[in-house]
Amino acid sequence: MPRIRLWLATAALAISGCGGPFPQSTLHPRSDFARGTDALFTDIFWWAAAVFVVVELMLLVAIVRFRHREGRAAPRPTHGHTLMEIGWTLAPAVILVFVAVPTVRTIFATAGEAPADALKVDVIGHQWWWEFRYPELALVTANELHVPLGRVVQLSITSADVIHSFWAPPLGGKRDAIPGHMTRIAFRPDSVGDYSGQCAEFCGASHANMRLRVIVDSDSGFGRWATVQLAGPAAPAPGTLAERGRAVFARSACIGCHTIQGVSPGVIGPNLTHVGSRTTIASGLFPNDSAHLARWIADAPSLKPGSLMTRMQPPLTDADIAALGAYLQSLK
Ligand code: HEC
Ligand SMILES: [Cu+2]
Repeated sequence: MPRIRLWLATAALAISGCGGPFPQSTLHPRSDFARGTDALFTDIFWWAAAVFVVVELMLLVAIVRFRHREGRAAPRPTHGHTLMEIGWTLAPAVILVFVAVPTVRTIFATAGEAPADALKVDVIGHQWWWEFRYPELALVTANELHVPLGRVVQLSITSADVIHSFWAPPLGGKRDAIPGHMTRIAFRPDSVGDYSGQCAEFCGASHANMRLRVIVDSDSGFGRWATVQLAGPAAPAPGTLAERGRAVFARSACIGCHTIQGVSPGVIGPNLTHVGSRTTIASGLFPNDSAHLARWIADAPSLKPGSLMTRMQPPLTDADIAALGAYLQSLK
């Protein structure tokens, strides 16, 4: 009885893994790249399934037919059967051709080549966040990559420190981000949506916290987003908490590490010019709300182990932190 219960509990635990949603599944492709790799996967899966079935069937036949039986002589082994030997050499070779040709074709198709009118984005991996630069739009953002529906996006990927890997499973990847080297990936998103991804190459303490989002906007939605991003940050209204926050920002260590257009030039951390327009902070770890901003500003490493945004010394007062939060949220 206890054993059955143990089995049931184990089965329940295993089955619980089958419940959705699956935000990072490669099996729900939303771009040509992802559809290509998904089709290849399905293709090879069926070849493997066929091989499995044939091999297991033959094994079962051998086990049942040739098993030892009381009073029966041992079955006679076969030696040097030319036809059989040709058969089991050729069959795997043919199957491997059917696996290799689509594989090589998919490798070339996903090599990162893109038409001239592709939207180009430079992706720079940092410990532990993502920088996205749109060279043609002169636009810089972090952790949330906006792209338009139906247009090819070409990412040129590199790293500022160690090796990372860009991976947005429904759209594309993985592609290594290697310091001093450029890798490419191109895909054409085919559904509007907010897709999650993450760094796929172990890169230190907060590797597992190095997430990203790709937001596929409608064409007009992307245009609106880009227009807002291109405008400088709105100056906070006089007398507001946000205006106080800007003053605190301008006299704190923040300016050494963060760029806010027209306010500070730092390049160690994410560009904060439009941080208020992002839905998350700290590479997708926390919602971008006042409570999380306050905790992050006071002591980032306590929320994200190893974070290179060190704890502020001397500590900021609660009033200063609240003002900073209001200011950052106003940077839409
Ligand atoms: C030593 C450099 C450094 C200083 C000083 C610093 N930051 Fe940061 N900041 C970073 C880094 C690096 C990150 C990215 C951390 C991560 O996500 O792992 C970051 C991330 C952030 C984020 C999240 C941005 C996003 O898009 O995810 C905010 C908000 C932020 N910092 C605000 C501030 C404020 C306000 C100050 C001043 C009180 C400040 N930072 C001081 C380096 C710094
Ligand atoms: Cu990484």
